[in-house]
Amino acid sequence: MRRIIFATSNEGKMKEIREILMGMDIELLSLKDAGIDIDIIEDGSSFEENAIIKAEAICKLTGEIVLADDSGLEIDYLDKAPGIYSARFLGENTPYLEKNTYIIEQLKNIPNDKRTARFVCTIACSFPGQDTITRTGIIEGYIADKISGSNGFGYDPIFYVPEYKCTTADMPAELKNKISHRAKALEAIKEVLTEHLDNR
Ligand code: ITT
Repeated sequence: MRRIIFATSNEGKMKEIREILMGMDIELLSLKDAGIDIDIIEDGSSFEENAIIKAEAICKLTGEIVLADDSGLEIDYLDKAPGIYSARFLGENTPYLEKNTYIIEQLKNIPNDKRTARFVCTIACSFPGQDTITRTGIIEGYIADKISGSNGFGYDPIFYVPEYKCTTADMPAELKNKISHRAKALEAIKEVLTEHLDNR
């Protein structure tokens, strides 16, 4: 079974990634599982650049196939903030209840058509000695007018998906993992990986 490292320290992401990639003939290790504890400086100017930085750093370090996820929430009314700064928004260690409450407050009394937002996820796949490949997934929605739901992580309790009339934190994990930005990016990366592993 082929070992693949997923270069993330975010446990919420890792849980979803494992659920979405379940059934593939791979041994998927988080950074923690692989015994890697390094701080990668994410100084790219896009989700794609940051995903490549993370995947290539760990691929160089280990010589293994490495995947990395860079993702975030773009809110149109806030000029696409927090965007690539989603994890660092209002401080890396600030509880999400505080971050989410702040965003709801910023959008107070703003009409629905101006509350548009999207989750974006770019996954980079780095093979030793080869070019890194990326795939991006997006889910469109709105900023809810109140916090709702306790599933998922991060900004899920304020991200409202009109098709399902609830936030991504109200959804069962199985549903979020079918329709999310991360699900879409990972489905596309699955094809890249399958092709690569078949051609070896
Ligand atoms: P790694 O770099 O270790 O993977 P991180 O949390 O720092 O972890 P990012 O820089 O990609 O990762 O920031 C992603 C942030 O975007 C994440 O911390 C959440 O705040 C937000 N986010 C991304 N996907 C999300 C999702 O599915 N649901 C809720 N929030 C999400």
